[in-house]
Amino acid sequence: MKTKEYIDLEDRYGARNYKPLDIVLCRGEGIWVWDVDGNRYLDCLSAYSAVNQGHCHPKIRQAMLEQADKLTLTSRAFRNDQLPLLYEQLCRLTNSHKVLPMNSGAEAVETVIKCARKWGYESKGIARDQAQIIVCQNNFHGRTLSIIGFSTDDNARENFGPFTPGFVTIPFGDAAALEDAITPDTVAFLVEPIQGEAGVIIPPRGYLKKVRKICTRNNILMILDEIQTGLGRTGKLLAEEHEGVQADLTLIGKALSGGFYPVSAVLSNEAVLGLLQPGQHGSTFGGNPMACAVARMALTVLVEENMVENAAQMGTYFLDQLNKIKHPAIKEIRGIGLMIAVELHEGTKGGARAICEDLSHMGILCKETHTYTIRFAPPLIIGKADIDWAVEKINQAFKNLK
Ligand code: IF1
Repeated sequence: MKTKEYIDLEDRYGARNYKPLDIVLCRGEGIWVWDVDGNRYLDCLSAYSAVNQGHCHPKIRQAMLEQADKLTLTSRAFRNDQLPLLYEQLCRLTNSHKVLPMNSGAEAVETVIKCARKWGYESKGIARDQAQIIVCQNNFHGRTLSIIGFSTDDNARENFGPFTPGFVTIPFGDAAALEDAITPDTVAFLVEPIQGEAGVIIPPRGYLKKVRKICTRNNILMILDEIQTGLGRTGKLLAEEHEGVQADLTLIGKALSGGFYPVSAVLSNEAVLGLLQPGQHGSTFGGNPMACAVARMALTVLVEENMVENAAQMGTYFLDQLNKIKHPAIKEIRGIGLMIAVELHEGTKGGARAICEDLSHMGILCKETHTYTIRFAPPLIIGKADIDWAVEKINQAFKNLK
C-alpha cells in the first residue's frame, strides 16, 4: 500500500482527534524514520521526547525480546524480579527514596494528585476534601478529566465538564504569584520545569530555587512534571538539576521506555508515598516485568552512552546554529539542551505549520505548537553533522517563506 491508501483508511475508520502531517511512517532507526514510500526523515519531535534514546534502540529492543520470552505481566498480586531492580536504579539515578510505577504520563499525574491530597489530609492536617493544588497557566499535564479541568487551553476543556475541583491557577515563572496563591488548604504546587506544549517556555533563572524555598517555608509539596523535560532532554538527567533543587515528587514517563512501551513513575520519598496503604492505588500494568525490563535498559543506555551530556553539547550547538538564521518572521529562538523552539511573529503567513510542512518535504519532521511555534527536539544521540544538515534545511525553509 502507498501513503494515500493508508491515509484514506485512517480517515475512514479513525477518530479525528489529531491533525497529523500526511506522512505514513513504517520504520525508525536512531534519529531517522522512513515512510511507506521510502522517504527518509530526521525526527525532530522524538515522539514528544519519548524516543530520546533514538528509534528502536538495539539494546532496549533486545531487553524487550528477552523479557518477552520470559514473563510479561503478573499483576501486582505477586512480586516479580524486574521491579525491585528498576526501583533501585531509579532511586540511585535520581536521588529518590520511593517509587510508584504507572503506565502513561497522565496516570502518573493523576497518581501524584491523589498522593498530594492524601498527604495534605493525613500529614498536614488539611480539612477533608478541602485540599488545593496550585498549577500554572498554559500547563500541559495530560488528557484525563482531572488534568484538563485545570488546563487553561479551552480546546482541551470545551464540552468535557464538569471538572474536578481543588485547583488554583497562577502565571508560570512568577514565584511571587505562587507565594500569594498559598492558603492554609494548599497541599502542593505542580509545575513543568520548562513548559513544553506551551512552546518551550523557560522560566526566569532562579525560578525553581525560589519555588523550592517557598514550598519548604509553607510546607507544601513541590511537584515537578518531568515527563517531557526529564531523562536527558534539557541536557541534565532531570531539568531540576539546572537549578540544583530537589522536588518532593518528580514525574517521569515517555523516554523512561525509550519509546518501546508506556512506562511512567512517581519518584518521591517515604513521607509521601509511604502513606499509601495496600488497595488504595494501583494499575493492572503498573510495574509489570516487561515495563521494568524495558525501562531498566532505557535508563542504562541513556547513561552508558552519555546521551545526557550529548544533549547538553548538541543543544548548545543547535541553538547557536539556529541563531545564525536571520529572518523577519522569527520572533525568538530559545531552548535548553535539545528542547528547542523557534517562535514566529503572529500573523506569519501559514504559521508554524507551513514551515513544518515545507521541512517535511526536505526530510525533517517537526511539529508546530500553538500556531506560531515550531519545536525541535531530536533524539539525544544526534551529532553535529546531522545538526548542520538540519540547520541548512531550516534556513532554506525560512528563505522559502514568502
Ligand atoms: C498527546 C502535547 C507534548 C507531557 C507532560 C504529562 C504528559 C505529557 C509535560 C502526559 C504528554 C504528550 C501528549 C501527546 C502529545 C504530547 C504533548 F502536545 F500533548 F502537549 F509533549 F507537549 N506531562 N505530552 O508533555 O503524558 O499521558 O501522554 O503519556 O496528547 O497527543 P501521556
